[in-house]
Amino acid sequence: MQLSQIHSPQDIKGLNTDELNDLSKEIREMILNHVAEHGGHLSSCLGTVELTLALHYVYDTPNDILIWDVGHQAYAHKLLTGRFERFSTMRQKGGLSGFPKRSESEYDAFGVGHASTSLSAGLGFAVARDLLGKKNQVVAIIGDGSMTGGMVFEALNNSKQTKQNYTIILNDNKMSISPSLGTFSKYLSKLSVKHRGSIEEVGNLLRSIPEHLGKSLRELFESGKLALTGLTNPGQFFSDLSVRYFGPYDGHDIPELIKTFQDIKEIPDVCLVHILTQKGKGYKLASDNPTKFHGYDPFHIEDGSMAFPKPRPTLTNIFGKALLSLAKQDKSIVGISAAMLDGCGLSLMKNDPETAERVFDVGIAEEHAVTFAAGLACEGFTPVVAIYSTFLQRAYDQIIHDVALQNLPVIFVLDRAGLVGSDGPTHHGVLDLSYLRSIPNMVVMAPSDENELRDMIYTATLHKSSPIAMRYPRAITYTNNIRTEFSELEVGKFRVVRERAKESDKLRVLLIGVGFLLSKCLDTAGVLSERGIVPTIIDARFVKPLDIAGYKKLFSEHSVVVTVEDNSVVGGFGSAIAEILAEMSSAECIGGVVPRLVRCGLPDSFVGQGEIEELQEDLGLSGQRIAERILENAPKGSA
Ligand SMILES: Cc1ncc(C[n+]2csc(CCOP(=O)(O)OP(=O)(O)O)c2C)c(N)n1
Repeated sequence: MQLSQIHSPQDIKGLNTDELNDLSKEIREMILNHVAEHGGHLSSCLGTVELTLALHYVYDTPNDILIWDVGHQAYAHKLLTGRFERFSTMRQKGGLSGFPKRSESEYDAFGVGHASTSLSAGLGFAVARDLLGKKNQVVAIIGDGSMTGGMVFEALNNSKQTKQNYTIILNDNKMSISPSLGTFSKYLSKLSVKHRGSIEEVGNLLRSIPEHLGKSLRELFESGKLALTGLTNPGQFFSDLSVRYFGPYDGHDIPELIKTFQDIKEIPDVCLVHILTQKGKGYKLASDNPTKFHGYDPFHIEDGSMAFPKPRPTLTNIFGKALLSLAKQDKSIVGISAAMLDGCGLSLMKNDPETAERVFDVGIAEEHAVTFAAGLACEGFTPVVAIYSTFLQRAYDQIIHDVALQNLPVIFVLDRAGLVGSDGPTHHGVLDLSYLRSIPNMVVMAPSDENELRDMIYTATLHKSSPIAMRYPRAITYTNNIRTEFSELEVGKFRVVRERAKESDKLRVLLIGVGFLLSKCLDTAGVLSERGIVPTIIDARFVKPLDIAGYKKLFSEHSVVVTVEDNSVVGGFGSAIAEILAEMSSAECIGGVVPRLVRCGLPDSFVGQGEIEELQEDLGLSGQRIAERILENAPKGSA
């Protein structure tokens, strides 16, 4: 049977092993071709093909519940659950999501994108089933990388709440985005050794104990009376948490997986099935280098090279290089990443022998990363916590309670701020200005170009009196003209990019751009100039603190104030400006009128996926649309 003939998991129930294996080849090919053309998560999806087939073969989905952790590995699941026809639209505007999404399919039981949520959500489903007197199965599928998230242990600690079967499948490929790190990962590696081997190892160990010390222990072992639990029982850690451990099994052996799941279903308990898979399986370039192909832009299948090579360095790269050179001068600087050394630019510091020992990858553990940084700061270090804007949401209380309340000089570097494109709503970083701005003691900066980014990280390392955050988008640099020197910026001060022309007295427009959206202000000015309006343009640089006196003076001289940011308009920079304007009286303003405020930013709703520029255009963040709003809001007779 061909993949195009599979309309629902029912269609694979009668297939034999050969047919299932053939199907797995076709699925792999389809995933590879799709990602090569459109980009997406390749390595993880290639590793879960057989697992997905076996799950849909055994379980009665959607009545039985499958919950994918992160969800970046679920392309095969999409293909088997009625989305074959629309597969080519995935991650594009209006198309299928790159992650499971409840509104997209009844087979997507739980929406995901962030890691380590599946065990808690699955337990919720399992307890709901018990309370409702239902009998369906609940299965959570989680990678070894995502197991390092603290929520997983919170869920395991609670898992005895359910009275029937609740199955956790641990998809262990020894990789997070890069190789999994930490003691838990080492523990899983030990479990991957066949049990027989470990029993023999214990026997050898006991036999090697001198007779006068270990005689009775040895005799008990030889007679088979020694309870091996604790010495040879694989998965002891899980057993101690009352979770029954099974495995490890070959995650690419469909008959073995089917048999295992059929057996596990019958056990009225919380069961963890440990399977071993290979990330990138079936495409040698990805299995040899799964990190490179974890999340990848369009590429040539023959050699893995990018279809559209980036013409200039990324901002991530600019940050990484700047931090490396600063860390070489200032030995107090330490870098902290939550499983994203490459993604956040810290791998440069990690790969340099001079700074390597001051970089810590803590795994997918954003909360821990922040409080760990707080401890380091207490002892005089200058921790730089580099985490994507969307993932730092995880650590909100840690930022407040552990860092800001104690006014510790921790530096937060938020990459992927603003809209991120095809990863969509789970990954857009559009709330950070709102959530950081409301925290006392916090300084919040947004560079408008790559050189300002360098100056901001430099300023942050000198700023020892409070926590400080810098956020910047997923972008490449504007130019190759990157300065080598650094300049310290005055905290809280904006930069005047262009003064208003006197001949624009009729409509006095003040455009304030936040971060890289300063470019939209320049575009807007271009559109306005066609009507003879030459506005003042400001690079905000800081979202907190604000130079209130400086802003009030500017406001008093303008009739329309426009804020442009790629953050939610709720609580963002525009809101901060509204707070200042609310305190101004008309007597302070030229012309006797407090200027009107036009806040351009992201709406109070979750924004879908799509190319960044097209989403911005749709949301009114283009020079043309901003200019139109300004003219609509101009005081009567002024435009
Ligand atoms: C809270 C959070 N932090 C970071 C990420 C970024 N991220 C996506 S997948 C991934 C690695 C997941 O590893 P694992 O669970 O082992 O799955 P694999 O890709 O190896 O199949 C990371 C760090 C995320 N999605 N969520």
